[in-house]
Amino acid sequence: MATGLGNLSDYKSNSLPDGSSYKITLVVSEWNESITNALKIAAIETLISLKVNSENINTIHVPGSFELIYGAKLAQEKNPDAVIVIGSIIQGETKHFDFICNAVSNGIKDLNIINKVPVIFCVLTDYNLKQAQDRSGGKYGNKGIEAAIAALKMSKIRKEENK
Ligand code: DLZ
Repeated sequence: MATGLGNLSDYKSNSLPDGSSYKITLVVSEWNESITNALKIAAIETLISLKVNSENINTIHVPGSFELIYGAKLAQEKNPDAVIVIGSIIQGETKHFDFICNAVSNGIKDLNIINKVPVIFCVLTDYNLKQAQDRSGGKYGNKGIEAAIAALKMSKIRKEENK
């Protein structure tokens, strides 16, 4: 996919929303924790660098990526400006990978359709651990950074539309 173009996590902060008025909730899966923790730290650091107050960043931990859907639904009910779901699904020897990937992406899509709070998808779906490491602070950057930026952009769009 687009990772062939290189590191997609580089950004210029002067072209991004000022985060000082926004509340963001992160829902983080504990499966493949070394990966999800790296994504979480990058997302939080990016939000803070874009002026989000650390007191306005809340984190909910859930057991696995499948539970990100329920965690995001709970987070939406508290009406933050945006929610970021963070997970790492790595293919094993069975079809479980496909079921979890499809369920999570469809579940989060549904929450975006049904509810007003935007949910940003920061779930890595990789064939092996190396691919996950490359995208959580390795040669392809860190998807946590991109998710944080998407969360602020969606918060701004929502505010401008008065939702
Ligand atoms: C069971 C399972 C497996 C095999 N693999 C992963 C994975 O790679 N990444 C992940 O986030 N979660 C995995 N899980 C756990 C499921 O997401 C879920 O937590 C359990 O099926 C319980 O509902």
